[in-house]
Amino acid sequence: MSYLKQVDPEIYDAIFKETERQAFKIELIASENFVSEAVLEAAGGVMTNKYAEGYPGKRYYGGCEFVDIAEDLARERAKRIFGCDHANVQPHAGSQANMAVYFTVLKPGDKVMGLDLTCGGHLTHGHPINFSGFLFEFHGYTVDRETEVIDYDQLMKQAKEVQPKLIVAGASAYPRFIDFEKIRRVCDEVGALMMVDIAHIAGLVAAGLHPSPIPYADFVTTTTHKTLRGPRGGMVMCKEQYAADLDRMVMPGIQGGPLMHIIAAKAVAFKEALTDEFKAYQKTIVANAAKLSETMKEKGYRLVAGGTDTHLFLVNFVDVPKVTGKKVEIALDKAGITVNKNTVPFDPEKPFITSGIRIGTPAITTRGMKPEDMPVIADFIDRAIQNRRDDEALGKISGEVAEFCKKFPLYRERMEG
Ligand code: DSN
Repeated sequence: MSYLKQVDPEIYDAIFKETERQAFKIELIASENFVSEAVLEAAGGVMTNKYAEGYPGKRYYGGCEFVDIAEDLARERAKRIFGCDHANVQPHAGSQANMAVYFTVLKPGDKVMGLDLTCGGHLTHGHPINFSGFLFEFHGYTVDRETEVIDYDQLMKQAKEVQPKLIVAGASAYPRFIDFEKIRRVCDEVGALMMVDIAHIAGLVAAGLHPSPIPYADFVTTTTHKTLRGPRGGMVMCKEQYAADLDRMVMPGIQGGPLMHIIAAKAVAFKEALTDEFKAYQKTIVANAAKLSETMKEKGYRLVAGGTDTHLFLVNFVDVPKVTGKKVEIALDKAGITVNKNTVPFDPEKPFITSGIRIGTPAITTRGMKPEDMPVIADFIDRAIQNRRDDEALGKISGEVAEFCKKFPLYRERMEG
């Protein structure tokens, strides 16, 4: 019996339709994933009722003995996954995780460097419309125009000129490995602190498939819901020397009561991330991205930085007359394929139009798709782009996509209502 169906049929219906959408469309948004039923159960559990300002063993409220167990497990498991000195699992999201680091080590007006948004960076890495850009003097570094990979020599030169207090590494739309050792060298040269935002690649780092920033960075932030496949949320890891200041900045500095149901769900996801099965899953994410990107390239599409080392790649339409990321996103949506439009390096279009799309394989890999399934998906994408002005053709593809998805069931019991 569904309580929700009885109490609020409108929300029940919206959630049911969202479950169907997830099950019958091909989810290629690089930052999304499908959590396990165990994670969903914890996230939907009674710990949502509990206030627990403070940290395990040192709370401002009584009755925290069981939420303490959840938070201790989450912190310990995070430390085991990443091999870090300290983990704070309370940030509600990646944005708060990044804010916590900035507020721990910076003063308003301090100079910071971060990867430019059009080159794959994130809003919270200093974009002028974000708190990071309002409060700090951010200087964006870029990729090389030819190779479209980070130009580390230029970064060194720019850092010497800017003399930043902090350099932020990490990205939301960058398909190649990031060389954290080189960025550490830049930081040491100019006396800057180093923060790495691994929100996108956290699962790959956990599985040893992307070099880890932990040995190099003073702070590492992440979200927990992308490749890491946990509930929506954030986390900060740091060296022991910053732990007390960071914890104070997360609470009471920025946040009030932690979301204990989400922290419990983070603990569950972290337990899953410590298994061999999770490592195999991450390998398949990368193999799927490699195969899908190669197939797209064979079909004549131009990829940013020529391909991928990770879970995502970007298709660049900058040279294709009258095609924009926005138009392609809409056409693919009508064909049952979900992606997001995305700026490409030095994009002449605005972020709401863009000249590219970003494609990621974490979600389709969770539902069991393998490299041999990638040519089928590449064909759907290619046909949808070719037929982008033909709603009938897009509708036909969408039917084929739904049939294809049935081979990879998702949330089967929920689909039965
Ligand atoms: N919105 C996330 C992404 O799609 O990468 C970043 O915050």
